[in-house]
Amino acid sequence: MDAVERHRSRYTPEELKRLPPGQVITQKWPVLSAGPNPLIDLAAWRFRIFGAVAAEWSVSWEEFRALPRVSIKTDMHCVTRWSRLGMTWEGVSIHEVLGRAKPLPETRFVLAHSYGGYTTNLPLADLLDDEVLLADTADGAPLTPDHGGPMRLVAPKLYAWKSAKWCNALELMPSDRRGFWENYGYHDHGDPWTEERHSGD
Ligand SMILES: Nc1nc2c(c(=O)[nH]1)N[C@H]1C(S)=C(S)[C@@H](COP(=O)(O)O)O[C@H]1N2
Ligand SMILES: [Mo]
Repeated sequence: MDAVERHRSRYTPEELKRLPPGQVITQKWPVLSAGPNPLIDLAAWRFRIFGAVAAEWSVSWEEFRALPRVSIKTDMHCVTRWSRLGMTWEGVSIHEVLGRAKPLPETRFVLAHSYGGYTTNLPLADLLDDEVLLADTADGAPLTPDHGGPMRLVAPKLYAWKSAKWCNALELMPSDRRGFWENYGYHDHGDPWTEERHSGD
């Protein structure tokens, strides 16, 4: 048995069906950050939606916490080849917030911005997936600073670099603009099932 076969033999067919090509299941939750954790003061924290909108919208931490909440059980796939299955995220559905900014009809793409300066781009259609949320809780506990606390974007159907930690804004755009890793050669879209790992693939 080679290493891949040995790894796969530890998991059920149901679990393996959820594992995209070229990925390995991890039990622990790795931390992947391009820089240090930004210092975030909850009293000054804001999240806003701006750009191609009719009514720029923003919330304080208190207002964010008072929004209607959802819980989603899903898998996380990092382009560095680990996948973590069956994570539970809680927070606010993207559908709950996006309409409040009255997106202009020409909106096609979204750039997520984070405290610390990280950015990542997604097509609006992918952001509007039912599993996408603004999460402040993971596996039943408040999101830790290492994992993007107090709040991060979770877009689980794309590679996890699209799930911006410490998210503080969504910029709606009529045309595409690449984010941090996308500018360093990661794929513009990032679908793990078709291994959209690098641009030019
Ligand atoms: N703001 C910010 N968000 C980020 C990153 C980052 O460096 N900064 N890394 C991305 C990458 S590459 C991955 S795999 C996931 C990792 O999330 P985790 O550290 O909670 O596992 O966060 C993504 N979101
Ligand atoms: Mo990643």
